[in-house]
Amino acid sequence: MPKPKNPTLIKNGRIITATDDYAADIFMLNGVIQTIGKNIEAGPDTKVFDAHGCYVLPGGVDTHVHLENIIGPTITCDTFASGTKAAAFGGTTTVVDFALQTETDSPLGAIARAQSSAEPQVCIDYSFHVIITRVDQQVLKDVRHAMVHEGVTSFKMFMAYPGVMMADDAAIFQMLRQVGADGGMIALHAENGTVIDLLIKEALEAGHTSPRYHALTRPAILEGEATHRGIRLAELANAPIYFVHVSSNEALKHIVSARAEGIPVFAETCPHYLLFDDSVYNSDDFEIAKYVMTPPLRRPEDQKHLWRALRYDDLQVIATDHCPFCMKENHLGYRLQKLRGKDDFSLIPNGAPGIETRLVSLFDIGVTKGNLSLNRFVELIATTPAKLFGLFPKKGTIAVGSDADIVIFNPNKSQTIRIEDLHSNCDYTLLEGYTLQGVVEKVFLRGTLIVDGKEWKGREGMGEFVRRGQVQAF
Ligand code: DUC
Ligand code: ZN
Ligand code: ZN
Repeated sequence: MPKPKNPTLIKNGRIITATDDYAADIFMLNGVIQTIGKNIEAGPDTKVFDAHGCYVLPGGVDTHVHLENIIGPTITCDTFASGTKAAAFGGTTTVVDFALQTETDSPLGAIARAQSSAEPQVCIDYSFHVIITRVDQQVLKDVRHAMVHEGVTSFKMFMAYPGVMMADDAAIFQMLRQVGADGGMIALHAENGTVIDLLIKEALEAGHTSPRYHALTRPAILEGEATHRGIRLAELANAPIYFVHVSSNEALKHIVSARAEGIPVFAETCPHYLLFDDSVYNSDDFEIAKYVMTPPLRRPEDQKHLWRALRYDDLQVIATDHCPFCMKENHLGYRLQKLRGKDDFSLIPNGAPGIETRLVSLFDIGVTKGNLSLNRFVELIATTPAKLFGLFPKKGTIAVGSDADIVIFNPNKSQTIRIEDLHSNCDYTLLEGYTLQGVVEKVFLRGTLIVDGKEWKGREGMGEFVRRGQVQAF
């Protein structure tokens, strides 16, 4: 019999899951949770950690990140190594990134390419959604193969970026129909791409080149229109659908009414839509390129609707859409980043960082400000993303038999966010100087301590690819 590996005991913590809140010890062995109980005795080889005064949370599951993603002529500035290390310091132990199907290759080629880059570098567990840009019979076959044989059960499609990533409605419908029938999920970027491109062209022709026009040319009504269209396509296809980065009530209202009709519509929002609003765009300073993400930030009024939806389950996930590009050209050797759009807002790569600050920022504005209960917080950042993307119950909860991915979170300490303390390659954080309540004290990945305060104990390449199952949400 092989010797049991890595016996580890977390004592005296307050365990918080999506449904429970109780004081108990957790014994972890061979990378999984072996026992949960009162006054568990430590054996002679057992490492013991005291979580007195802290919450013991399931490791965060971030189902929307972009590491080493090639976007147009540039690349997101976090590698699989830097991005997953940053995620770990922020209390996230599983990420789902993207594998991009190019003009010529198949979804399987996209997965293989992303895998070969990720495997030697990742510090936490991971998977990919495949971005499907082109659909034909072979692609549909390969999608089925990816689901059955590779454990890749979700696919992202874009209703925006014509000529680059956009798929037409028929392609989206075909994917919804097949992937839905096979138990998987289509994640949709819902914005009306062709009208947005017209608005961008008109703005540039009128001489409007500053970053504020990024927001003005992507109005919420076009997010709403595409969301409505996506819902109707899913309804016709009899398939579940997941909307990424919902930012506005224009989109949300369609999601709310579809769910009330019983259509299996799911959606995420991102911390930046809750933390910041469109007032940041009232400037012609290029600094506001930091906030050039898609969709753009919306009105304070929209934030009220997002909070309501998060509380009452019309939004089920908070993911980061961590899509980092540096403000300084050539930072760590990264080129063609935000400054690419200095004289033309449409060339600013769309995206902002956030992978390390998700838990703490949401704990602060969500839990401590009374917008979310502790259980709901865990549900939004770990449990439901794991369920929707076929990772549960291996990931997303604290239960006997689940992976021992655990965060010891101290709600009594606060921290002031500074870029120099973060682990991303990005040269800015939107939260610079913000003092937030709550600190990630320790992080365990499959029973191994990888973050101990400010100390890194993990290792590149220790993350495992997780073969995912079917959607489990209804
Ligand atoms: N959509 C994303 O999900 N991320 C970055 C840019 C975009 O358009
Ligand atoms: Zn998107
Ligand atoms: Zn994204």
